[in-house]
Amino acid sequence: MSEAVTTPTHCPYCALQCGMNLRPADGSVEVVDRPDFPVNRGALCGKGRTAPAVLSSRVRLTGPLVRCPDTGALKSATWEEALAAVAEGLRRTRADHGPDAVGVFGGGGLTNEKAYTLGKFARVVLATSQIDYNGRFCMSSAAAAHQRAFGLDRGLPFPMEDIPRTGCVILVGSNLAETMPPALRYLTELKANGGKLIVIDPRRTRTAEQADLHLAPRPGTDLALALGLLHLVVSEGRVDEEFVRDRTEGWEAARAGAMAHWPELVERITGVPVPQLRDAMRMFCDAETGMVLTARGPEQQSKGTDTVGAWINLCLATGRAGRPLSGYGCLTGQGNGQGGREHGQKADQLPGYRKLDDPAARAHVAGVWGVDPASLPGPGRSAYELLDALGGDVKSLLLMGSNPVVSAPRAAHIEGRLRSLDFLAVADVVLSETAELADVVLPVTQWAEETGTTTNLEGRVLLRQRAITPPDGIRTDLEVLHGLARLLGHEKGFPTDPEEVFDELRRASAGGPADYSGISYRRIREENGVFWPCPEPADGAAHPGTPRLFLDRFATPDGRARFVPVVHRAAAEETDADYPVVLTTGRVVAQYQSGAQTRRVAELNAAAPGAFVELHPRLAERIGVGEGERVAVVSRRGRAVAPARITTAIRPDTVFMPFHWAGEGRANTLTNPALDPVSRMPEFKTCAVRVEPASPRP
Ligand SMILES: Nc1nc2c(c(=O)[nH]1)N[C@H]1C(S)=C(S)[C@@H](COP(=O)(O)OP(=O)(O)OC[C@H]3O[C@@H](n4cnc5c(=O)[nH]c(N)nc54)[C@H](O)[C@@H]3O)O[C@H]1N2
Ligand SMILES: Nc1nc2c(c(=O)[nH]1)N[C@H]1C(S)=C(S)[C@@H](COP(=O)(O)OP(=O)(O)OC[C@H]3O[C@@H](n4cnc5c(=O)[nH]c(N)nc54)[C@H](O)[C@@H]3O)O[C@H]1N2
Ligand code: SF4
Ligand SMILES: [Mo]
Repeated sequence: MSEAVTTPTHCPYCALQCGMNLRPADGSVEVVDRPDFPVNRGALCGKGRTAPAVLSSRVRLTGPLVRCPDTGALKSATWEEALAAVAEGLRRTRADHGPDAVGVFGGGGLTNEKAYTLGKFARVVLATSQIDYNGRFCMSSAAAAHQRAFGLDRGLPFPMEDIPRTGCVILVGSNLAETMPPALRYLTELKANGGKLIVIDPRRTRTAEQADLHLAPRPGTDLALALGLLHLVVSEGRVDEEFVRDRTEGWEAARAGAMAHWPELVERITGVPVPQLRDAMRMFCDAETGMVLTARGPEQQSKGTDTVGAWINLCLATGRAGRPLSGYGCLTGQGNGQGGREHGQKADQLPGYRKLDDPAARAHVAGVWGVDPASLPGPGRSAYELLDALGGDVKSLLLMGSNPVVSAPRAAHIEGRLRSLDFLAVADVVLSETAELADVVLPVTQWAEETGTTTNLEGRVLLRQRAITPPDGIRTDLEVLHGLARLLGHEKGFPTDPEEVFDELRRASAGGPADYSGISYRRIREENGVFWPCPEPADGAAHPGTPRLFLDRFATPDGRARFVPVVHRAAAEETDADYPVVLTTGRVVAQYQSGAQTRRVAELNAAAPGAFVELHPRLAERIGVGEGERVAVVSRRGRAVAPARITTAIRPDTVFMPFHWAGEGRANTLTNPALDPVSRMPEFKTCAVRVEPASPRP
């Protein structure tokens, strides 16, 4: 009965976490407007609107699957059989090769409760250090740069509602018109208020079309671009000396780095003409307030951390940080991209954004978990390094919430690594390309069928609420982990009630950088979300949460932000005679990530049916392909084929492929797994390729 009413909740996909209401309809749910949630005010993109289609039994997994030893095919099994097979697979590896031979791979789409429980399961039940997650492919460079400069990593240090009220926004490598469509409104309002928008993207995207100024650098050169702008800030006397003196450290070294990047050199590296650089610098400095927002364009590079650092340096030198309506922010990506990196599924981390190698953090979390701090393993490998080690010293893998066969760099190699495992278990909602390789597939509930919290790009902790009863034969991720923990000898410590998990997470996070201890499900419901940090106050009065960070001090020990001295360096793979073209990759509006969910929705497939190669008419003419003809893109790692989409909106030296598809159009067959030395982020946004007509189909 109670389930017949409308349930306020949030979209299952991206980090905007648009609010929506769900109403039960025909055994499923329908999406109804929810105008009261401030971030999207009722607006949804096509993915959010059609999300209920994935609840259908026609596209989802309907029961556990276990690989039959005789035929090699996946066959239906009971939950008891499936969980026993997983427990046995993991136990055998551990007995034969030790705890670090068992790996765990999580996802930034998992709720806080799931991410927390998965991290605890790895450290306490499996005692393995080998856990990481797909957020490493997403947010890690910005996170590392945030930590270095501000002492704290939260995507945006202010709510989205501040964006239209600033003077100038520089949007670097974000195509939010396609990746967060309802957020485009904030840029439209910015311009209506007289603010300026600068977009930096090698393609004239739908987002760039909105800009007052669009700079189109060669992929992989954002570091030089940011340094060049800082050079101009200095040479034209636009440094905010007072801010630099009172609120920062390290300016001299950062300044010296910038002064080595004079505008003509930057033009040569980036392809952006000096007058455009000067226009951008002046537009930014002429406004009284300003923001720099980055997304995956500058971050998914083997120098992503330094690149984001250079953009932060620009904000600090001009006093555009730590002040109202100004600052640097990163637009996080996955539904729980923010919370997913705070509560312990990352290789080096404990809940509350604590460090796994910090003795005090270990003692605190071990206390909450009721284990000996010495029993907690140390930091493990990063995502790509973990996937690359599969079949080597990591022999078994439990994977929850990711589809690396499509989304990992150098994907053909990673697919081979997955195939070489002794044992692979995958928990998913659909039979993804990665689940197809598993020994056991565990079907789990979806957003509308379960409750849990996510933390959106603003650091606002939100509550997704169960609106319908899941189908028989489907369990929640928390039930899966509970069942496995029991079979592996842990009767207690892995509750299945999300609110109970959240209460434990609150205690585990208390006193950490991402402190959730003052947040409760009740408060989230009443306040439409609560911004962390939100400690539990000693005197009993509720802490209001922290929508805006750094206004009085940065989160460093002395309260000052840190300039980071950086200089430009080349991409890991530069073009040459054999591979003369730059490949960059990204997204289209109608598909989400590896496409595991959205490729199962008819309306979205009609809008975006398959991979394509975007290329400039000049390049198309040179290689002799026409619109819609099949082109082969070849890198040192493999070959992909997809139809040509010819447009002047891209640089002539660059081709673009979206990465949402498997098979011959898989962009990640081509990408370079060169890693950023600090964040371990792979270089998805630039590698060297050859482009040629594909031979006609046989
Ligand atoms: N429709 C849709 N929306 C999504 C997602 C999705 O898969 N589909 N995924 C979500 C997730 S997890 C994420 S992380 C976000 C990502 O959101 P975005 O970062 O906006 O998405 P991308 O398309 O990966 O990259 C953005 C832009 O970077 C540009 N770019 C490429 N190389 C470079 C470069 O070297 N420098 C610069 N400055 N720009 C470059 C591309 O041309 C592209 O337009 O989107 C979220 N929202
Ligand atoms: N070339 C290239 N590659 C990229 C990128 C790029 O820009 N270019 N971007 C990278 C980025 S930013 C990201 S975030 C990654 C994402 O890449 P993936 O990690 O592959 O992301 P998804 O497709 O969202 O995979 C999530 C999987 O988990 C399932 N799932 C969804 N919700 C749940 C749940 O609650 N529980 C469980 N158990 N399963 C669930 C889905 O069905 C799906 O199979 O891709 C990266 N790969
Ligand atoms: S913008 Fe993101 S959160 Fe909003 S409806 Fe679309 S996919 Fe969902
Ligand atoms: Mo992402």
